[in-house]
Amino acid sequence: MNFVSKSFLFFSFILLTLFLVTPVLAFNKPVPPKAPSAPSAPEVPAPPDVDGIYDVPERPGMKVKVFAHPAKPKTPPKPGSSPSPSPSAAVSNLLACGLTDPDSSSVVTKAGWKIPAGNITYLLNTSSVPTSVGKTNLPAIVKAGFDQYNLATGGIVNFVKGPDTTVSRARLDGKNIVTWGRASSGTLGVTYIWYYPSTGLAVEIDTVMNTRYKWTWSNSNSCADSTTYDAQNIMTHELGHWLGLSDEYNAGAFSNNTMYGYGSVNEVKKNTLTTGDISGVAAIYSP
Ligand SMILES: [Ca+2]
Ligand SMILES: [Zn+2]
Repeated sequence: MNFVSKSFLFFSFILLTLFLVTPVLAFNKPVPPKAPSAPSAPEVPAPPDVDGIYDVPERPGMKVKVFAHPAKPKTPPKPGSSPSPSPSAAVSNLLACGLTDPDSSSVVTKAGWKIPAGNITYLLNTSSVPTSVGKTNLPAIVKAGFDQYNLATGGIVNFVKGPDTTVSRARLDGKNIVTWGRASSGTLGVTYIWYYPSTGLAVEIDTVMNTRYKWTWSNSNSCADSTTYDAQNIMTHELGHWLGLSDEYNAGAFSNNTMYGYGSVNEVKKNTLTTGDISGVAAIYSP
């Protein structure tokens, strides 16, 4: 056996020994104590985007209410009629004007929380906004919505726009966000309110507008696109949940209220609050 063969055998023996012994060593190796947890709070799993009230893991006493919003049900198409356009179809611009905005005195129900008096900072994910709405329009759309509620609370709550965010999912993360993002196919938008039922105070609120639907912004209270959902129309409704208003599904009493639970294309009447929406907010924030 020459030197090379001897060396080969020797190293093969060493490698084989290491291979056989290493797992045993690894198994017997004492496990180092876990490093103390990072200073940032662990991420709380997201609640489902399904209407309901849920417990919040690791937050005893806290609940999260989820409002999911169906589009207004349509009568089923007659046999042989053409199918409705797919969500991926190009956004058309069929502006219909002369839309009416009837008042309603039906008072919207309290949901069970209010925003503490003072400043509340909201973060906008402008980069998430569909191009058919325009990302530079989001601050104006959200401000127009909050302005409606400022009047109704008498200025007890002050909504302050913070820096933009890139967060596009609802999470208990210390940020109140407004974003477009993924949501179930049955809902136009979803608003999440983390709150303590014992104090009746909201802790954090997120709104996610569903990217599955087609959106535009008419920037008008009397004109709307006939084939898409108006961003301000639905946003103003969602922001009503921030203030503590419920959804109302009784069409006979509430179909003209901002807090009517269904949204439609060709609709901007939710942009402005009815007497009954204002009374609902006033009841929550009256001293
Ligand atoms: Ca959040
Ligand atoms: Zn709602």
